[in-house]
Amino acid sequence: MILVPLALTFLLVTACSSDPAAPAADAGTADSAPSPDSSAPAFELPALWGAPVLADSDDAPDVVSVKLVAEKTKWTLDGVEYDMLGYNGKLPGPILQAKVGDEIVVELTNKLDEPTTIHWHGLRISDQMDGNPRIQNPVKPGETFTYRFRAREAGTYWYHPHVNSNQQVERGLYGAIVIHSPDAPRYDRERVLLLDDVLVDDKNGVLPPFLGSHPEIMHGRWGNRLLTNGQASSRVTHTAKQGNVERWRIVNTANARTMELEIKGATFRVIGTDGGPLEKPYTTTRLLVPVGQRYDLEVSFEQAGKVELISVTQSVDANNQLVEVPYAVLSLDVAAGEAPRAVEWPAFTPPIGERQATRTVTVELNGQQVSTGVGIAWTMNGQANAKDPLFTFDEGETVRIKLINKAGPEHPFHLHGQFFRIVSDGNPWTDQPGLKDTVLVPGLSTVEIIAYLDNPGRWMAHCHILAHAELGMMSEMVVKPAQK
Ligand SMILES: [Cu+2]
Repeated sequence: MILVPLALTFLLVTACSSDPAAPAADAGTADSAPSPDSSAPAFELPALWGAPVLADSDDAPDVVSVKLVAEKTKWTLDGVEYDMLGYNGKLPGPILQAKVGDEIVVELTNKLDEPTTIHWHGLRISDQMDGNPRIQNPVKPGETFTYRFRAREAGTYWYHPHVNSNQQVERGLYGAIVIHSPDAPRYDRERVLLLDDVLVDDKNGVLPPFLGSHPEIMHGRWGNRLLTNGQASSRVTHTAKQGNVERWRIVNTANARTMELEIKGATFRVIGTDGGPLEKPYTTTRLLVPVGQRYDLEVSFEQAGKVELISVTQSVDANNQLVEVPYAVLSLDVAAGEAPRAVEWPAFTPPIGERQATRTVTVELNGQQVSTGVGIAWTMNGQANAKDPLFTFDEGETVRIKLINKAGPEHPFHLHGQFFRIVSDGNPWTDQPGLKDTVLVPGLSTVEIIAYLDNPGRWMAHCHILAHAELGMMSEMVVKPAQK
């Protein structure tokens, strides 16, 4: 049985009170999602905690049809109001959920003052529907575009624009995608946690200018407030119950900040990653989550009391020493109950098994001084915003991609439309099992991945530090369709 979370009620009240004119389509949560009727399959989507779920307007059991409006919205943080952007007026946008195999139809209406697209981060779909502004004409203000694709793989994904993304994402255009597997065990609660940070000038109630500082140009835009599902992370305490076992779907939606997560007062194991459920869940004390990546955690509340999900971040102390500072990104009061049950995790077969690479290519990540713009360009194999594809592969090819970071700042490399595995070299940033679409390449280091190029098309390959992508660390790789 799924308990109706009080905390969710609180979130909804908060969200609704700030925007009484929110479209009715967003008013539902999974708790009030359509219950299966006689024509629907037996599989009922689990309730999701964290944000409202987009209401499916299509009666067909295997079609999810939703509407997203990108628009300006007012948003309040610590009593200060900011001009932000939201999908359906919300920051973050509502959760898009479906089950494996569903056809998803999203009608996007652009009510911004500038063009936009939506990228469905992690989903292996057609390149025509991927939000690549070089393929799809960006949706102009006042226009509507319908995205149509199939959810091939279970997992936790997210959506965001791919036009002027360092600004549009920072201002609030992002939301979670949850593709459910009918084979997954039922948990006492499924929480979606979109972890973010935002840079605010709270004295003036504005966001400081974009690319307006040397640190932002070098390291991307780091916020001065941490956000969980669009709220100041440490301000709210939610509730849970001893003995319960929950599934937490974590997405790092920040523009640049790598999160390092720990949990206090409970235990977790990693059950899923970018490419969906893991064959073999594993335990770890600290989880490194670069921007763009996702992790599914199974959290057991063994004792009553306070539980905190901590993001450890670096800071400089009074003696100019680098120190770690812990911030709570989720706080829970766990009420007394029973001993946790053991959840049996079924044997998931990954959508792509391990394969040997048949060739190796190299991508050099670097920066250079230029005489235009902000004075720095970020490059891939020496090119900023490369016009021609970096590589052309054949559909079905398995390629070892060597990512060589020649400069100091780190780069979370994201390849659209494909999955890969990270080759472990014993470092925490490569010891990340499972299928991935994003990998952290720390400064002055090399990371290797084995990419399974099974999805034909033109695919963006870029740094997910959005300031770096904006300043040139953006390219394409082509996967030629196999002759049939
Ligand atoms: Cu980068």
